[in-house]
Amino acid sequence: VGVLTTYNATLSVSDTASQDPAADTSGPSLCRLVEAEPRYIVEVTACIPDDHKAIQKTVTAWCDDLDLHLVLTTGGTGFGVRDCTPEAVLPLLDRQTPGISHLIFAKSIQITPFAALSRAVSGIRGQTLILTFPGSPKAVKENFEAVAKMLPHAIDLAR
Ligand code: MTE
Ligand code: CU1
Repeated sequence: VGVLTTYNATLSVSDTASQDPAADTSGPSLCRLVEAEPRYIVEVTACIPDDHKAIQKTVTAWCDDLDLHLVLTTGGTGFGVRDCTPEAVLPLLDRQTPGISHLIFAKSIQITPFAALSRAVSGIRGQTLILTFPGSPKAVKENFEAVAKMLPHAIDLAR
């Protein structure tokens, strides 16, 4: 039995927050949630605009160069004209993980019907598990809690 230490990263995708980092509330709350669990260390964070290329560049670098165990994004999953996180992340995935997306939706929809407005995706690139969360501290907390129990096992399996 070993101690599992996982390294992860969080990425905030928001036009508003990228112009004023103090306006990024879901990024920092996601970091706090993740780091409240001893097995996780947040290695890197970033706050970027709702820009297809910027999202792909950051996520690709974190998976391919940093080889992180887990990449969590928050924001840009909704119906807004600028929301493009799912479209940016999807082509980067070697394999999708619909069960994880399902789990998040199933739990979230029990809390609020507004959960149906997230187009979140999840999957694996190389050995990195990528999950896209909506862009509010409330949604981030509910999404993380939905997956927290099985996440370490999922990360282990993807290695
Ligand atoms: N999921 C959970 N669990 N809790 C929430 O409060 N908010 C929803 C949804 N998913 C919510 C949620 C709302 S109101 C929106 S608009 C979408 O996520 C998309 O959010 P985003 O565009 O910030 O990514
Ligand atoms: Cu909303």
